[in-house]
Amino acid sequence: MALERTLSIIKPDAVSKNVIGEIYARFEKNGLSVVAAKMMQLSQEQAEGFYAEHKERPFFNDLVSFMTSGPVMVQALEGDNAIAKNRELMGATDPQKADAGTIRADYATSVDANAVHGSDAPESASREIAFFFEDSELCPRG
Ligand code: RTP
Ligand code: MG
Repeated sequence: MALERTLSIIKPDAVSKNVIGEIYARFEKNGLSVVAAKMMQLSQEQAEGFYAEHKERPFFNDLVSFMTSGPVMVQALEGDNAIAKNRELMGATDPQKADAGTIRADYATSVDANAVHGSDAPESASREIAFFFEDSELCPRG
């Protein structure tokens, strides 16, 4: 199996529900280790830049507005097949379609307020980790 890194964001809805620790526990119980983390309030420019790939989508303004509505917890996760593993733990984008026991099934309330973000491919993982963290801020756990 490949040791990978992925970018995870605990979105404003989950931060406000005070479940950062519950979500970190799911990562850790499933072989993912936090190798960098920061809590931050995203600016409009940061949210627009992070989600630039969705700029033409009808939900873009709502997404940027939601992501800037409160603090987020941003982390790089490392582990075997970390990208797919994190997506599996997150569940489907729409919490009503998310499998039971996934983060979104348990903590999300809508497609907008869906608790977590996770990179969807190696290229986006590299780009998204670099968006938030300098190389020197990553602490490999091996
Ligand atoms: P994410 O990027 O946040 O991990 O979520 P995802 O891959 O499951 O979903 P994606 O297609 O990348 O969309 C990014 C975020 O935009 C919001 N969205 N709203 N109203 C809608 O139809 C719609 N579709 C997507 C969601 O918050 C989604 O997480
Ligand atoms: Mg996505």
